[in-house]
Amino acid sequence: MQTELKNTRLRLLQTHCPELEISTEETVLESHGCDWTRFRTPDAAAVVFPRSTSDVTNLVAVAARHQVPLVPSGGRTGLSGGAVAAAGEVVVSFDRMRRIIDFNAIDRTLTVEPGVVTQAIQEYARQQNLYYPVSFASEGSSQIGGNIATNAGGIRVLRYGLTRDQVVGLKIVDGRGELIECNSGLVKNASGYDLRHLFIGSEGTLGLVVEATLRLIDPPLPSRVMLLAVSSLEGMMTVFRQFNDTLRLTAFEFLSGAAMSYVRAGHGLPAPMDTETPYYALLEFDCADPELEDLALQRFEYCLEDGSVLDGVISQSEAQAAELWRYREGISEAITRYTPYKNDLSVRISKIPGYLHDLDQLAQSRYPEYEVLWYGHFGDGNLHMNILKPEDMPVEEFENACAKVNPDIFALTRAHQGSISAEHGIGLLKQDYLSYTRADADIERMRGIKAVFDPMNIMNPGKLLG
Ligand code: 2HG
Ligand code: ZN
Repeated sequence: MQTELKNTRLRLLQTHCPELEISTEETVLESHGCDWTRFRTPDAAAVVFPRSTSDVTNLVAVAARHQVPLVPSGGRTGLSGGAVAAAGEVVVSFDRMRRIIDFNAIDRTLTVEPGVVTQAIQEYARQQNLYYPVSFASEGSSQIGGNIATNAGGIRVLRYGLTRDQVVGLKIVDGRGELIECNSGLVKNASGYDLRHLFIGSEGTLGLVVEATLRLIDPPLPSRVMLLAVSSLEGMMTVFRQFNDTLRLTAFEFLSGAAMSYVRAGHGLPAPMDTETPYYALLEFDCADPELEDLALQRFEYCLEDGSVLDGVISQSEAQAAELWRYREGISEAITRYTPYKNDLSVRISKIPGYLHDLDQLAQSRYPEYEVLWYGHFGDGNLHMNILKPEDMPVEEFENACAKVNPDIFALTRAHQGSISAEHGIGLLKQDYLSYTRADADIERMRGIKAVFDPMNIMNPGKLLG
C-alpha cells in the first residue's frame, strides 16, 4: 500500500479525532494488523484505541466521511484473516474498552465492553455462582467483541449452543457512525426483524460491537471426561450414539491418531493409554452421582464388545479431566510451527463418517506428499482439516498448492449439504469459495444488507463478501 495514502489516512484521524489514542509504532502495526492466520502480511496505516462508545461513533463518522477503511481488532485469535489489515486500513483495537459494565442477578445478565477477554467473563460468572458456557482453546486471549463478530463456537456447542445463543443485548456502531441498540437484554421480543442476529457473525462488515449483554446460566453439574481409542469412523458414530442416548453430554470431540502424535510431541504429553488407534473420542458428561458413572462404564463395555472401542480412560478428578482435555485442546498450538493450511468444515452429525471418509480419500489422492490431520467437534458436525507444511517449502508455494484442491473439497462439502466454514468465518481466506455454501442470490442479499449499514464500504472491506 502506498505510504502516501496511509499517511493521508493518519493525518485525517489526527485532525478530526484529536482525543483518540493513535499508534504508528512498527511493533504495534505488526501485532495489531494481523490475527493467527499465517498467510497474510500486515500493512496497516495506524492502530487506534477508542476508550468509549462516543470515541467509536466519532471515529466511524469521520472514517465514513473520508472513506477510511477500518478493521476491527479484538484478541486476534481468528484463523481466517478476518482481523488482518493488509491494505493500509486503520485498525480499531478494543484493548482500552475492557470494562464490565453491569451484572444483574435477577435477569442473570452481564453487560460488558467489547474488549473483555472471554476467560474474564467465564471467571466473573463463576464468582456469581453462574456460568458462561462458550469455551474454546483461545479463550485466554480472545475478546467478546470478536466472539460476537464471528459467532464463536468451540467445545460445548452441542450442549449450550454458540455465542449467538448467549447474546441478549447488543450495541453496535454501524458503518455510518450510528449507534444501534438491539434487544436490551429481553428474553421475549416479538417486534420484528431481530437485527442483533444480523450483526452476530457478520465479521465486522456491518458495524463494530461497543457493548454486549450476555445471559448467564446455572453452573454446570460435576462432570467426568473420557478419552476413548476408537477403531473407525463408523465406530465413532456408535460411540456417539451410545453415550449421547444415555448420558447428558457437554462435549464430544474427536482427533485422529496423527493429531494425537503431534499434540503429544508438541506438549511433551505421555501416551494416554497403551493402545494406538486411527481415532480418539474425547467426551464429557454430567456425572453428579455414581450411578451415572456406572452407566458410562456400561456403555464403554458395550462399545468394547462390539469392537468400536479398543481402550479408554476416565477422569477421577478435575485435574485429570484437565489433563485429558490437553490432548484435544492443545493440538492447534502444537502444530502452529508447521504453518498448517486450515479448512474448517461442517456437515450434519449423521453425515460425518461418510463425508470424512470421502474427504480423507480426496486428501490422500490430491495431497499425497503432505500430512493431513483431522480433529474437531464431532458432536456438532465440525471437522478441522489441517495440512502440514513441509519444512523446506516456501509458505506461498504451499498455500497455492493447498488451495488448488479447495474446489474439490468444497464441492464434496456441498454434495454433503455442509458448510465451508463452521466456526472460523470466511474472512480473507475463504471468500473465493463462499458460493459453495451460499447461493449467488443469497450473496447478493448479503451485499444489499451491507449497503444499508455500511454504504461507504468502510467496515472491514474486502472480508467475507470480498
Ligand atoms: C479448535 O477447535 C480450534 O481447536 C482451532 O477451532 C482449529 O486449529 C484448528 O484448525
Ligand atoms: Zn474448533
